[in-house]
Amino acid sequence: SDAVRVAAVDLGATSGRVMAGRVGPRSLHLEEAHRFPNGGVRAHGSLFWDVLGIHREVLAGVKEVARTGPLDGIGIDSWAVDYGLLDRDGHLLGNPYSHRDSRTDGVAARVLQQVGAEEMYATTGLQQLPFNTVYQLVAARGTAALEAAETLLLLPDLLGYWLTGAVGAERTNASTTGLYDVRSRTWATDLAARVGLPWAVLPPLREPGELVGTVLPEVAAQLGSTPDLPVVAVGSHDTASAVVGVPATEDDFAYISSGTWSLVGLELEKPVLTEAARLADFTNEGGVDGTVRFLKNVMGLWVLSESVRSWADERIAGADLPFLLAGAADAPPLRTVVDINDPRLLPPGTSAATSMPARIARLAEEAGEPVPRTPVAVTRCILDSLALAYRRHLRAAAELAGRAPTVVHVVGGGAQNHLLCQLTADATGLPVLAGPSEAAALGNVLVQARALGAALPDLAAMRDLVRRTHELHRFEPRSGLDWDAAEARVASS
Ligand code: ADP
Ligand code: LRH
Repeated sequence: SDAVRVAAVDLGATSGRVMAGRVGPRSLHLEEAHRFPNGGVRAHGSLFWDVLGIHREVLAGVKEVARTGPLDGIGIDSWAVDYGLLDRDGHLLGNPYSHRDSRTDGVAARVLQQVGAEEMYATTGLQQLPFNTVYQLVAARGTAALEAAETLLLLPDLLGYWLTGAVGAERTNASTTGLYDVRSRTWATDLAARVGLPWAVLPPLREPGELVGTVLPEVAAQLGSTPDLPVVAVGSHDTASAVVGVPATEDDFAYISSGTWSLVGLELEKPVLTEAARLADFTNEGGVDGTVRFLKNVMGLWVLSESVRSWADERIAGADLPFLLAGAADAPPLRTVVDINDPRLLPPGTSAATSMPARIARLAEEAGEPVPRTPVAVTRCILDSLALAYRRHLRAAAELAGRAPTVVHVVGGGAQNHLLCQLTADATGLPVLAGPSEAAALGNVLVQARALGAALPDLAAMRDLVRRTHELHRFEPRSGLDWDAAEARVASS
């Protein structure tokens, strides 16, 4: 048959999943083979990823896909910026750190003093996030691990290496490191050298759609697959894959990839590296087929999931997501709004005093806003504050790029949050089209399918196929709430 069946490994910071994707000339079918929880693990004072555990779950998931039908390829995408180091024997040196670990505190400011924020932006085009790979590596300078490192692999590339033995750096994810030159589209080796980093650890770049390699014999045996099974490079940054899976048929669309993080922006042909874009702190990440993801990282549903975690820890009854969202829908709107991108919301809480709800309460108090006292009130505050951030950043993106989006596509797990989707429509004044919630896995499947011969000439063809095979929810903007006033409240705090 002319259908292609692949395993899409899509690793989010909250959950990992392995999907079976089947692409035919006019069909696109996605089925969940395996899902597992993910999250940081605190050990010896640091926050790590359990990367061997993730590898085991990847194998279990792909094995399940292989068991249930033909398997033509594997593609892996994950959250950005985090990496593992290999020693000269090709072994992993220690556990990869989570970008929420505190070792990068204060590092960016020191690096920017040395390099200059203007030059940094001109070269990398990135938003200043404290955990950009360059800052993680500067924090690791002088450590035994970095001194022994031969090769740096971003997490999807590390997992691909364990399947195939091949090393490389897929371009969309490389573009998130702060060590990639967005103009020349090569590693920024001069920049790396200037900040004292061993740039020779950066492996050759590879394109989405390129073959990573075929699975090692030992891996094929573990998977119960054919020995020559290809691993295909996809947009290995999950957000790059999610943007491929945005079912846009409109010319001028904005998107929000809504998961642990909210990635809010536009797809462009060229980076916007103006002084205004730098001051607005917008990122220019690399997309599939040479596109640019011009967007803002917003703290996202992390703030809510971390709150839910702390309420569960405190044994607060009924504070589960469906209850909270139902309650929040009936709660008074725009009662408390906070700056949801306050960097103090980044790390996980470690005590009652640093729990996410406690930090939200502190932000509200500082801003002179009513302090939300119940889980439902905190939830409403988070959702209103997210919608307010989307409004501000989408407007900025449009202005900075000289575009006028007519619709906002919301993809990712957050597309299932209908209250947030409605508030997003209200706040932005634009219709919201929500879904699919597994856009990243779909983008992963589509790029693999094309590499394996499916007739999907361009992103438009891929998006058209998603649009024709997936049901979307439409939310029309409602008037009546004073978003301008709410924005002014946050800005003046
Ligand atoms: P990631 O890929 O970063 O792990 P996801 O795209 O899976 O994140 O999105 C996870 C988020 O989606 C959760 O934190 C939750 O807020 C939201 N979500 C998932 N399912 C639902 C649902 N049924 N209703 C509302 N929100 C949901
Ligand atoms: C979303 C994401 C985002 C990055 C962050 C580290 O999962 O990849 O695009 O900035 O994680």
